[in-house]
Amino acid sequence: MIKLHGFVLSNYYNKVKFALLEFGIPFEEVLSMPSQDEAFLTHSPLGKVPFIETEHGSLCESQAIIEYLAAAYPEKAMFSPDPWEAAKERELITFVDVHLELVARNLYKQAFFGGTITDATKGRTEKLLIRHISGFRRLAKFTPYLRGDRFSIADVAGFASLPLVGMATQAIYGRDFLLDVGIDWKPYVKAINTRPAAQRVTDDRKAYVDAQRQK
Ligand SMILES: N[C@@H](CCC(=O)N[C@@H](CS)C(=O)NCC(=O)O)C(=O)O
Repeated sequence: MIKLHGFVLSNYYNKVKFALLEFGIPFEEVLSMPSQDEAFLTHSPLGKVPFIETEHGSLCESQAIIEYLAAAYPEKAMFSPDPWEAAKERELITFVDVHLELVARNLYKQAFFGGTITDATKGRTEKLLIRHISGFRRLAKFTPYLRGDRFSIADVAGFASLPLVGMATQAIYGRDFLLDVGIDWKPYVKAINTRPAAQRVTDDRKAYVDAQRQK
């Protein structure tokens, strides 16, 4: 059975976990924190989570994992069977993961972890995010899902990462850059959270946070 390594506060771990649950692919979770230990790097060469262990070996990078799962379990139809639709789903995932989340990640140290980032980082990140979010706004439908009235794999990425973009920009700049362009991500996330797979991801994350607080 597939082993999913990572921890439930990681958005990329939750992206893969949501997909596995949503599409009914059996897996077990293994609590693993990012690490630069030699043994860890043999599974995930940058020391990041998530990675999966399979009968073939280890695989990291959430989107590579999703693509592997989609190819290995064609009957699950993780992407749309229509080639154009499937490409549009991948386009949205790239926007969420690369153009939004990866850029907003520059803010996390100060936004979430009590550290400090430089004014140069704030300025550069602001410019990039404003441009990328405005592009994303043109692409994503939010009626109510990213591709329109049909839930898709793109929403798995959106659910996992859009809240971080909104919260990080709010924390650093005093305004939510997503909300600024009319992307009200809270009802979007709430709508997706009605799905049992998403609810499980949310519940597990909350349980972990509560357990940490009680320590
Ligand atoms: N592009 C990677 C990003 C994974 C990633 O950034 N994971 C974070 C946790 S959310 C991590 O392991 N960070 C530790 C580090 O950067 O050393 C993916 O899609 O899986």
